[in-house]
Amino acid sequence: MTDPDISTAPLDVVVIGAGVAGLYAMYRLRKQGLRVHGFEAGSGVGGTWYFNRYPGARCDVESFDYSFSFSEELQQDWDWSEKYAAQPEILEYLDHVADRFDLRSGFTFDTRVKSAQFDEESALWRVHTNAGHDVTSRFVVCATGSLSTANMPNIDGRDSFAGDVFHTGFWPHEGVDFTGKRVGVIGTGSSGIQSVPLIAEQADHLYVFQRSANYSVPAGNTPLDDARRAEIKASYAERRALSKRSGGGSPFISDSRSALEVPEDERTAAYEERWRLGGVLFGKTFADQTSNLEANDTAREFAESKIRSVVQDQSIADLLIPNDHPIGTKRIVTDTNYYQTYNRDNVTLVNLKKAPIEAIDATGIKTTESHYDLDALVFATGFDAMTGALDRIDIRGRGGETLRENWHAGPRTYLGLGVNGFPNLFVVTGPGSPSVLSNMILAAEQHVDWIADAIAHLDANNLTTIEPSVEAVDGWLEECSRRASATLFPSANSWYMGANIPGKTRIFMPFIGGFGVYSDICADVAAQGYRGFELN
Ligand code: N01
Repeated sequence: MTDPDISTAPLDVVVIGAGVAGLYAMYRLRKQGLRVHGFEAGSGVGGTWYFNRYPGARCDVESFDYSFSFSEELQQDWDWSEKYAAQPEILEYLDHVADRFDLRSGFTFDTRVKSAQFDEESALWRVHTNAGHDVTSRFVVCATGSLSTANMPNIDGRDSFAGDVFHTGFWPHEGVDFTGKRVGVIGTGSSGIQSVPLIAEQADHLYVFQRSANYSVPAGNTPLDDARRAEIKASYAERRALSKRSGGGSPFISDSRSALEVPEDERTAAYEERWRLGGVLFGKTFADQTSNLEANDTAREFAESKIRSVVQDQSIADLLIPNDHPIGTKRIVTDTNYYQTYNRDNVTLVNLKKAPIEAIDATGIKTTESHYDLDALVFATGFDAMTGALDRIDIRGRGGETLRENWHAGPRTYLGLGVNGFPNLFVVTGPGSPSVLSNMILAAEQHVDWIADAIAHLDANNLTTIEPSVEAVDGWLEECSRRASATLFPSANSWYMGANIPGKTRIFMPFIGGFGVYSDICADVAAQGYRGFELN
């Protein structure tokens, strides 16, 4: 089966995924005159924002920053309604982008790429889909997302539950009405913490099954009015410039002083101000918060006092305060009324540390202490992050080596962009790049621009393949590991470490040196004739 526009082989580029990275790849690579086609598992564009439709789903990066920067007209025309946009608005925006730049026509939807094999003789990739497509292409761009493969924990009896079962990452498009229902939510990461307050408002009773507590900071979300929008739009250029130089891809700079050298009242005032401004940036108030445990303690103690001040029952507050990781070493959640929810009569926090889940049965969840009768069960249990989506595609490079084999001891990339043994295969915002530690839209733009320039370089010089050397990959892994070891991040059992998936190799996957630093390294590599890559 062949779509009309992909009948003439080979294509220049196959793009896998129509989320933010895939959309921009389609735009940028087409603009370069390349023949591009994309495949997307969903029925529409948007990736994360297409699938994650659970109640309360909202971005934790401010709307003006979590948006494409490649078109001045687009960023001037689009009006965000809130400081932190909710999922429907972000999806509306991405639909608008797809229509405005005619990107939808480049994708085949409802189609999953099953395999991609590199043919050494022709130096072409052969890509198969579950809908029977068999296409050849010079390059493959994996815009498969870092948090796109749902983790459904293998709990005894999981499939025997007779009520409705949901995963936050694959929420029904028509929404779910929990009115009058006894609902169980398993998981208290961002997805659980964002959805719990809204499910609690509907449900007859909500049981929140918490294994590990997480730190959460109120979003401080506000509507944006015309005056505020005009003010931000007038200074968009500076805002973007600052974001692109920053650590996390938004216009924010930590106080460079140690949290410990600042007088206590000044430090508390700084935390207070960041808490008021809301969200994940609280974790970066002072630059050494995530590298010095003592400095971290000052932020942790502040956050804990905030939790205690909201939760009426201090024995519940005790459970809601994490005790297993420094604040910020797992992604801080950005919530709306999360802690307040535990003051409601119809909400019960179930402590799985004390009494773990034994099994799920037809009527609910059985822990080692009790049975909870439920009508609906929500898995807010996260994702096989950063490697999960690629792991599920049978990708074979030189000599038929699979990407799974290549990555069996943890993902091995150079700059997060290329893999030794897999020529002309590019990964967007993958392991080894700042990726999930940065603003994913700006990160995707930076990666795709780099990839497009690399292809242009090959074409201009009559070259066929680009592939990182094994030395470059080893060196980059060492660099990533050295930078991670200088922080507190590896001490947390986070999905950054692969720790949430049983059996997954533990390695800190993202590059933690900051978005601006990383962008400079990528630019430098290109300027030096793609240092570390073999071009043939
Ligand atoms: O997933 P998570 P998430 N039994 O892995 C629990 C981004 N995001 O979807 O920690 C019982 O963080 C698990 O417990 P534990 C954001 O980057 C952003 O919430 O393993 N519990 C944990 O509590 C975020 O970090 C937004 O002990 C089990 C939870 O499930 C990332 O996505 C919104 C279990 C999973 O938490 C992932 O967030 C949403 C089991 N067998 C997501 N297995 C924004 O705000 C797992 N858990 C933009």
